[in-house]
Amino acid sequence: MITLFHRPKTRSSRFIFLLEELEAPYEIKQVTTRTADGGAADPANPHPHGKVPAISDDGVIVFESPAIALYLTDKFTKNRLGPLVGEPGRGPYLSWLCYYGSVLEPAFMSKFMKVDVPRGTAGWVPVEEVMPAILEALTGGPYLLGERFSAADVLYGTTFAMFTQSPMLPKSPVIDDYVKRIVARPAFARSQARDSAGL
Ligand SMILES: N[C@@H](CCC(=O)N[C@@H](CS)C(=O)NCC(=O)O)C(=O)O
Repeated sequence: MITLFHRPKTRSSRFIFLLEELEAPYEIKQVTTRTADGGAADPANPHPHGKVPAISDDGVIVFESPAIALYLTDKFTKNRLGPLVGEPGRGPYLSWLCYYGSVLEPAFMSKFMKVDVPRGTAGWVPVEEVMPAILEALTGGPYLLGERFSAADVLYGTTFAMFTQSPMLPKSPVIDDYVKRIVARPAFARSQARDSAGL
């Protein structure tokens, strides 16, 4: 049984979506986290920095969104949410998962903080370089891996859905259609209902 350490309407919400897609057995353990208005980390949360998401798989702890996505799709294979070792698409799958944590998020955060990315030294590139790379992948779409929807789309699609009104995200019909496809998934609706209910 998977336990998802979760705080509603945060980066852990997308893992309710993924667990629903996978039809995996799971329970949600709500925890507190640090927040701008004085929230505190929860001692019950196994994440080393008290962040969400983290999961426990009968005591095996996994943290960091790309690692959790990979762990879950390798373990719950019925709905083919991630290419397995030896399957076509495994390389791009790993690449887009890692790119999410190592490049996309730092690029968005640098832009938000108005910090210039020290090109050639930082491990990521400015968002103005990131988005064309993603757009190119999606243009061959409809998903990051082409025809195959994967947990990588859960990460990117939910992130772009959050930023649709933000100047951070370039206006593009490719992104708009991608977000529409992701949020139209029944598992997304189920996850939203569970997230709002706090269950
Ligand atoms: N790199 C982490 C980021 C997780 C993260 O920052 N989560 C936020 C909620 S959206 C959090 O827990 N913040 C509370 C804190 O930093 O203590 C991941 O992608 O899993």
